Amino acid sequence: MSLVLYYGSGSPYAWRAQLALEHKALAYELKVLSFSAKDTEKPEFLALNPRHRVPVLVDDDFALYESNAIAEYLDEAWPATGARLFPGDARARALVRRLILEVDNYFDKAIDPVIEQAFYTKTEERDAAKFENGCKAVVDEYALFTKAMRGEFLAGPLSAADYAFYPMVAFMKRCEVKMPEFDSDALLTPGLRAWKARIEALPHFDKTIPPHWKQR
Ligand SMILES: N[C@@H](CCC(=O)N[C@@H](CS)C(=O)NCC(=O)O)C(=O)O
Repeated sequence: MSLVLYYGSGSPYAWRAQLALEHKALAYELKVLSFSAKDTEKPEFLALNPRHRVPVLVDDDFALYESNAIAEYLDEAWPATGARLFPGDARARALVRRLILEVDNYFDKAIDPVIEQAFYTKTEERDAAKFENGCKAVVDEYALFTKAMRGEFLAGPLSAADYAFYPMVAFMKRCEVKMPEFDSDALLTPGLRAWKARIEALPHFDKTIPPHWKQR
């Protein structure tokens, strides 16, 4: 077995896949692609993912893209290695899958305008109303996720749902690099603030912080 993760520093989706690999305690090689060098558009990468996006997991002759599919594959292919990403019975696993879908279908869309304004728009071109409305939508989402929480982690035990959600929440924090007056943690509920701290205290967490974020 040889696992290779094609990864981009700062991609929340690639971060998810690396967190899943670490959770499963699997050995892997990290191939870091450069977005600025357009590595994702090069023919050799397009052969792995015609949608030109990271992450891609290559397991010998099997290439898989889409971060959530990667997490499920790792858990099913190595059920007895590391800890389960989709633990429990059918209902517990359904809950994990539902939370992941909620992250991708609702939370992801809620954070988009905030990231667009704070991260990708020049200071002088920012639209304060768009930013404020975006923050309100994020606050609403945080309230829903807090209500849905079943224990210390989203679904109760630590699972793929936490790894799907965390990098998106961290991206909000990353916006502060471009917009220092933005206190992204202030949008979190106390419950999610404690959840975030629990994720950041995981033994494998530090190893997965996007390399260029560490240089801040
Ligand atoms: N739905 C995909 C999203 C992956 C994605 O959007 N990756 C971005 C980085 S955050 C990417 O590789 N973009 C490069 C490109 O579009 O060429 C997943 O969950 O894996």
